[in-house]
Formats: sequence, C-alpha cells, structure tokens
Amino acid sequence: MSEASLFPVPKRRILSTHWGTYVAVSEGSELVGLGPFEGDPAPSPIARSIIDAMHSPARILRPMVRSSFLEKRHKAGGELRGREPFVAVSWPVAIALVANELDRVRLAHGNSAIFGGSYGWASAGRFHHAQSQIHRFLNIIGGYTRSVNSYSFGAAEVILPHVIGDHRGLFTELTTWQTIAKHSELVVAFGGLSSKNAQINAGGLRRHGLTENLERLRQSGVDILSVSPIRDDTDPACNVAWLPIKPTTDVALMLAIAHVLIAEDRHDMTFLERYTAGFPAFRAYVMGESDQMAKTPEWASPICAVPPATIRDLARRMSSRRTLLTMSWSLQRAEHGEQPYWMLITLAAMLGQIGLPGGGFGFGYGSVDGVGNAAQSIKWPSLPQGRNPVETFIPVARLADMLLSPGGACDYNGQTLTYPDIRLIYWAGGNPFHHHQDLNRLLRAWKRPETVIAHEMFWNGLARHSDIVLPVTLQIERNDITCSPRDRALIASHKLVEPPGEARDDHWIFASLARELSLESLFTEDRDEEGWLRHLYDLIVRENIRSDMTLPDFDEFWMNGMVLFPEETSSPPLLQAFRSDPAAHPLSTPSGLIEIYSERVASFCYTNCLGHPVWMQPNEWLGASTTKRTLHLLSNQPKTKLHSQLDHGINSRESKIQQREPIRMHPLDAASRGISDGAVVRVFNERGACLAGARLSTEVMPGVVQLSTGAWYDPLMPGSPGSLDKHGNPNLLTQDRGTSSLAQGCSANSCLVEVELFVDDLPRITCYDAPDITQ
Ligand SMILES: Nc1nc2c(c(=O)[nH]1)N[C@H]1C(S)=C(S)[C@@H](COP(=O)(O)OP(=O)(O)OC[C@H]3O[C@@H](n4cnc5c(=O)[nH]c(N)nc54)[C@H](O)[C@@H]3O)O[C@H]1N2
Ligand SMILES: Nc1nc2c(c(=O)[nH]1)N[C@H]1C(S)=C(S)[C@@H](COP(=O)(O)OP(=O)(O)OC[C@H]3O[C@@H](n4cnc5c(=O)[nH]c(N)nc54)[C@H](O)[C@@H]3O)O[C@H]1N2
Ligand SMILES: [Mo]
Repeated sequence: MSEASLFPVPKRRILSTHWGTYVAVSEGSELVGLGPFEGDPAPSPIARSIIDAMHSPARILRPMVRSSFLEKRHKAGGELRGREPFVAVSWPVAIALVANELDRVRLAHGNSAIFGGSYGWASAGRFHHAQSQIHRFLNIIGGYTRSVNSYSFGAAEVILPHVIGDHRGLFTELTTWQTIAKHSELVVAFGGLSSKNAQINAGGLRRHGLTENLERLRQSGVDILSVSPIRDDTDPACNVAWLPIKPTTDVALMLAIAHVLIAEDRHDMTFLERYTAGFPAFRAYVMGESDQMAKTPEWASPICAVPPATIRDLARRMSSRRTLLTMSWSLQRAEHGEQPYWMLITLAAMLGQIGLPGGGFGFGYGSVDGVGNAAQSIKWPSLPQGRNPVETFIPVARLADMLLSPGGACDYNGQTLTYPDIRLIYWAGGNPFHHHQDLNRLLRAWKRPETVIAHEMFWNGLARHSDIVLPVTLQIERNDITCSPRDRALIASHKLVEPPGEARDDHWIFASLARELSLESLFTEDRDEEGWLRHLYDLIVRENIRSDMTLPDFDEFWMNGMVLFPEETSSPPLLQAFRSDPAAHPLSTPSGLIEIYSERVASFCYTNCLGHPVWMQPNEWLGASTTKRTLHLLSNQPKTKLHSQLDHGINSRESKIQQREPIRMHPLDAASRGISDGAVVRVFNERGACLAGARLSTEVMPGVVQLSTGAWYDPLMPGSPGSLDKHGNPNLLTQDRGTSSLAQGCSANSCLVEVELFVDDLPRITCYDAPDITQ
C-alpha cells in the first residue's frame, strides 16, 4: 500500500450521485440531510431516500452464506437458492470461501465458466465503480464470460453503426438545446422528453437542465409534439401537443408519413440521392410495390390508433417547417426495437434536414439529463480494467438463455455465438432481479450454476438469490471522484458517514481476494483509495492540459469540491460536416452514406430484421389477435428512484399505494374491471403475476397500463418460480425475447397483461426486512 497521507479538509462536504450533487447538512458530527448543490435549478428529491434507507433492516452488515452452501459448498446445488436461511461468517472465512470457489471453477472448467458480466448501474464514482472493480479483478485471475451492449439501448447500439456508421446521435454530437431553440420550428418527440428521467445521468451530474431547456424552447415558440402512449412523458408546461399512439407501433405511423411525403412529392430527392443509399428499395416497400400493401395513412391508422387526417397533417407540417425528430431510448426496448431507430433516420433523411441547425434527428433527449448539452472534448480516465483473455460473450439481455442452454446457439449481428457452460456467477453493482425480463424464467435459469457470489448493500432480490453475499459500502460511506462529461464538471464525492457493521468497499474485497490468490499487487498497484484518487486525478490533469484554464492540484480540488471546464464554443448540428462534404467526411458505413438499405444487414438473412426498416407485427401488442390479454404494459423508468436503488427509501415508499408499486390505468379500463383508485390489483399474464396499487389517470391512453420498474421482488413463496410477487415488479410479466437476431436487446416494452381487483387478504410486504439468518 502507498504511504499514508491525509485528505485535506473540504470547505463543504459533497455527495455526487447518479441523480445529482448535494451538500452535506450536519448537526454537530451527525449528518442530518443533503442540501441542494449550488446552481442546480432542479435538485432531484431521490436523495431524500439515502439517509433514510442507509440503516434500514434491509442493510447487509456481515458476510453471509446460504446455509446448505456453507455446509456442502457447490455440491449443495441451486435448487434451494432463494429459499434457505443465511449464516453470518467472518471476513477471513468469506474471502477464503470465494477464493476457493473461483479457483475450483477456473481449474476444473476454465475461466469462461465464470459469468462476470455483472451488468448494472452501481453507484457514481470513477474509482469505486463496481463494474470496473469486478472486471479488473476477474481479468487478473484469467478472465470471464462477459456481456456486451446494454439494457438501455442494446438495439440502438447495434443497428446505428449499420445505418450511420457509428453512435453519433445516440451518444455524441447531438444537436444542442441552444440550436434547437434558435432554429427548430417543430420538435416531434417520439416517447416524449421526460422530466422524470432527466433527474438522472450515469456517473453524476452538477445541474439538472432539462426543465430550463424546455422553457427555452417554449420562449422561442418551438412547437413540441409528444408522440407517446402517456401524456406526461413531456411536461405539460411546454408548448406541447400530445399525440397518443399504441405502444410499439411508431414504425407504422412513420411509414405512413413517408407514404404521404412520397405521394405528395414532399420528400427531398436531392438529399436522398446525395447522402443516402438504398432509398429506391425502401420507396418500393412504402408504396406497396414490393409487397402489394401501400403504407398509406389508412393502412397505418388501425395499427397505431392515429387518425389518417392527423397523419397527413403531420407529414405536411414536418415537411414545411424546420423539424427535429427525437426518439427516447424506450422505443427500442421492444420486439423489433431496431426498426423505429432505423425508420426515424430514414424519415429525417426524406425531410432532407439532416446536418442543418434545428433539423434532422437525435436520440435520448430527456432519457437522461444532459443529452443535448454542448459536446465536450474532456478526457475522463477510469480505473483500468486490464484485458480479458476469455473471448466468450453474450448480448447482455440473453442472460437466462445462456444459463438455460449451455452449448446452445445465439444469433447476434451476423455471428452465431455459442453459449458457455456457466458454473459460477459473480455480480457486483447490478440487480438482475430488477433488470431482467420474465423473472420466473430467470429464477429457473438461476438454479443451474453451482455458485452465485454477490456484493450488495441491501437484501434485494440478487442478495437473496446468492450463495455468498459480501456486504458493501454505500457511496456516502467512501471517497470518490465523479465526472459528468455532459455538464463539464469534475466533482469530489466526500465520505460523509462511516460504514455500518462490517460493510467494506468493493475494492477492499477484491484486493483481499487478490491477496488470498497471491495477486494483490497486480490488482492494487500498491495504491489504496486515496492513492488511486490522487492517481486518477493526476491522469485527468495530464490528459486535459489546456491553454484556456489551469487545473488545480488534487488537494485544492478536494477542498473546493469541483473543477468546472469551460463551455465548448462550437457545437455544430449533428452530421453537419457530412452534409457539407460527404466525400471529405464520409460515414463509416460500407457506402459512406446513410444506409436506408443495408446490404450487410440484408446479407445476414434474418427474418426479423431485413435490409431496410419495415413494420413487423410483434408477438405482443394491442393488435395481436392470438391473446386473451387486452392491456399493453409499459414498464418505464420510475420517477421516485433510480431502477431498484433505494426503493426502500422514503421518496419511493411515499409513492406506494397500500405499500404496492402504483400502476396507472385509464378510468375506462378500470371501470370495466370494477377497479377504483387506490385499490390493490393483480396484474398477470401467462408468465407471472404481481400485485400493484391502482392509480386511475387520463394521462395514460386507454388500453395501456404503466407500472414502472424498481419495486423489489417480493414473492409470496421465495425461491419458487411462478409465485405471486406481492409488491409490483413488472419483470414478472415482461417477455424475455431478443429485439431480433440482429441486436438481441431487451424487449421489456412488448408485453400484454390483464388486470383484476385483488380480493384476497393483502399479504404483508417483506422485501425490506432481512431474510432468516441463523447463527
Ligand atoms: N421491465 C423493464 N426492465 C428494465 C427496464 C425497463 O425499461 N423495463 N430498463 C432496463 C434498463 S434501461 C436498465 S439500465 C436496467 C437497470 O438495472 P440495474 O442497473 O441492475 O439496476 P439498479 O437497481 O441500478 O442496480 C444496481 C445495484 O447495484 C447496487 N449497488 C449500488 N452501488 C453499488 C456499489 O458501489 N457496489 C456494489 N457492489 N453494488 C452497488 C444497488 O444496491 C443495486 O442493487 O434495468 C433494465 N430493466
Ligand atoms: N427517475 C429515473 N430516471 C431514469 C432512470 C430511472 O430508473 N429513474 N433510468 C435511467 C436509464 S438507465 C435509462 S436507460 C433511461 C431510459 O430512458 P427512456 O427509455 O426514455 O425511459 P422510459 O421511462 O422507459 O420511457 C419513456 C417513455 O417512453 C414511452 N414509450 C414507451 N414505449 C413507447 C412506444 O412504443 N412508443 C412511444 N411513442 N412511446 C413509448 C413511455 O410512455 C415512457 O414513459 O432513463 C434514465 N432515467
Ligand atoms: Mo438504462
């Protein structure tokens, strides 16, 4: 370890989280609150939950081992996982147990038998970033089966490079809010511009800007059309009109708009010829020349529930004004989720405004805060993860498939992957019992590995379904640095309280394991927390030397709490350089152009993702004829928390109805089922069932119900697939099916359910208590 040195005393103590930055409020030595950070116009109330929840009965205070696993080790089998009591053990016993299991599996089965994908958001902070820590550690012991892409935008990540060559418009170079306010006349926002989601930015944020940016649009007279099944996806305080649409049918609407543009000769052929490839094949499809079905407004209307006259009017408005098309990430978390993204770009190309200020397209405005802020060229170092010598990987949302079918095949982006035979799962910083679809299926799959190890702070679904549970610190209990590239800030996150019980940092745990395996120096590079923070800070200074500012040394940064980089002066509209000279700035597609038709995608011969965007009936949607279920479930992001984090905190708990997660439904759908506001309902389909608290609302279109994600899984019969969830976790209902053979992203939003009044005695919520612990 490095020589001990002391952090300087900060002027004010700061906590910088995924949902914003806060200043510690103390009485004497006791932390009593988290106040707003200077200059944040809209601090998120999610922080209220931190102090409230950190010492809850759900906190894990000691290393824990499932009882029969302690006795029989991996020979205990997975059948009783989630059902048995835990036994507290000392740290040395726990570390030895984990090290032995890792050694056993890598020697007997090879490192590919370790699944270390460990997807999840964990906490903000460059150093104590659980994913970086676990991957660095697993790489040092010889690697692991990894996962690629994300639950957030898995389909987009794969389709966009085929269409525009890279991830511009998704991660980088988006047209800024300033430019939109100045130049756009109309913003058509598929999936809305959501204030609830803009409480968040991965890795931290300094100020919540969406409300201000929407106000800027309102003042400039920009019209916003929010195309969404839910009205309040866009704040009603803006210049916003609402166009309700049946979930997952946006491609049909956009095809009909394309049809009107062609039929009325409103499409920009000059743009299409110069900047795109493959328009004729798409045109033939839209006009019905290739499949005898013209995609007219009359064709689309019964699919998407938008009247033909509205579609015509929209096409005319779009083509006669400077129009920006935006799409939230949610639309591609559905079966055939590649299509709406491809189609949006195609439609924007037909309008011919790509590369012009205030025109074109962009993804994720309002999906997190900061999308649409000026691009930054700041480099943010992170904990080096090393190299993973194991080549095996899965698309992240194919977790249950992998566990259920070792040796099975999986299509992915032109390749055929083979699922490895996973013996050991190691998870730190994510909660698959929150994020994965069809949890009853996952529960069956989860019984198969021999060993499950997790680092968690709370007894959530993951902890309860593990064999060895190692208690970790919360962000508030350790020092870190957060960087939020979208709002130019490097922020110190100071340790505000001591960790309770025997909770330890992920880094401490992996360093201890590395020591047990005689690899400690390789893992720690002989640095402790402070050594790493100083080292990472030095790297930031070195990589960002600039003429227009001097960066303070670490001590000064730590005392002041923030370094703010200057605002970038030039932020051109998305794809402006390409528009100005496509030969000098070609896209990285095979043609160098926007590929409305992709020879490469077509060459994969997938029946569920063709060579150009098309409307394909999903397995589950409101037009499906083969099902008894009549309501479309949208499991969107929760307003009162970040995913499942701090579900047990006050900000989330206060929103519950009879302690259940609220489900919003239209009064007409409720009336026909005898459901009144505030009643507990059972939401079900052939995959599973959960309880929820009914909230009647005309914000949700008829036929659609909205149950946000995040309620901790709370089964009536723990460890038993098929059990009723007492609490309201929508992933009991969602389908575990890839978006298509191309991207294999998650399709959570393709889900039909039925809802009925729950008339039995209301079971008690138990997920916020600790499970049985024997001595
Ligand atoms: N039905 C449906 N499902 C969805 C979605 C949807 O729209 N609908 N959305 C999907 C999306 S976009 C996402 S990104 C995923 C999110 O899924 P996750 O990222 O898995 O969700 P979180 O609840 O944030 O899980 C983070 C876990 O890490 C723990 N944690 C926090 N900090 C630390 C730390 O420092 N160390 C360790 N070891 N643990 C820590 C928390 O206690 C929590 O259990 O969910 C996906 N699932
Ligand atoms: N408060 C809070 N904010 C968050 C998160 C959180 O957990 N809590 N999670 C963060 C994460 S990880 C992510 S990836 C982003 C996700 O950001 P998004 O994917 O944009 O968020 P969602 O809330 O899932 O969806 C936004 C809206 O899209 C609409 N929608 C759903 N399906 C369709 C459709 O087929 N057509 C149309 N037109 N609209 C549709 C729904 O009405 C929904 O409310 O949010 C981030 N922000
Ligand atoms: Mo996400």
